[in-house]
Amino acid sequence: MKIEFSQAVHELKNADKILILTHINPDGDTLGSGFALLRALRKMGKRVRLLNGDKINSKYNYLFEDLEEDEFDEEFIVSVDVAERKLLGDALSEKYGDRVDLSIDHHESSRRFAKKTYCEPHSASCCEIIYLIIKALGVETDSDIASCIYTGCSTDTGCFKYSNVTVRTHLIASELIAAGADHSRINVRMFDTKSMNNIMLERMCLSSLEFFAGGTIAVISVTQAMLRESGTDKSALDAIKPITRQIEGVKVGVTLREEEDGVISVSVRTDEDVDAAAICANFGGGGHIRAAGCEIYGKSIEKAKTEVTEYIVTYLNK
Ligand SMILES: [Mn+2]
Repeated sequence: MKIEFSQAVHELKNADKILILTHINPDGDTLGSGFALLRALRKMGKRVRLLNGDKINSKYNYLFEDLEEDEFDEEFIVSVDVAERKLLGDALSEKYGDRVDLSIDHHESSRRFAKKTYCEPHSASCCEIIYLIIKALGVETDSDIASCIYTGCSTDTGCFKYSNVTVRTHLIASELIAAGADHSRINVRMFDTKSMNNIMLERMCLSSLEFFAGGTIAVISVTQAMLRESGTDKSALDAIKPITRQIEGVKVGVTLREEEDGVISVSVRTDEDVDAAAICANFGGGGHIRAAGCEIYGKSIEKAKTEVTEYIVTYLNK
């Protein structure tokens, strides 16, 4: 069921023993949203814990390092930035997938798997919504909460560069800086810092780069061997995906990644003329207009590449 903002606030106000769920391949928005909400609800005296179905990249450690763990049987489950049940990951989806009380999200493709969903598709990040909820709950935004929220505001907008940025994004960011968000350090850490392993992976990814349709489609292919050789894991792909879109003339950037089980996960980034979510919908996926994803089963990375690029060529010619 779709609910209004005030109802979402009301649900959280009345809840206790709250479990917060975040999405797999955790990014700054789901983690920033989750840990900001956890901090705010704990400040209200509630018991709260958070789970993620994946390994969290150490660059996000500052979001939760100071927090104490808690164990209890949850009475209320809220998911943040999770567009559909399977994005909880297999284990969490199986255990909690049909028990989520409230989903707070900003994906156009949000599937409403929870009992109640509050979704603002025009919000640049889920963190923007969480910030407004925290304010409405009457909790003061301290510097730790501000840094969590700022992280999602910045990472989901490519450091405030994407077209999803609104006046509200900047107004909220300014309030967060006033509240003590460590904005400069966060942005350097998120956007200007790469480990040597990540650079090794980047070098391999650039060698795999191919162009199609007269240079309007750029494709990077990442194999399991490349992740192994560079000593990275799939979380390193966050820094790889934007590369294709930085190339002049490219309308559609595609990053294909071979998963451990052979599934090919596809990330599509587009410029303002092309709908990435529509392209991915053809393969059963979804996401945002400029950034979306899908999975291709039972095909080699080469086969998947051919299939995806051929479809994009047809799509662009429509
Ligand atoms: Mn998000």
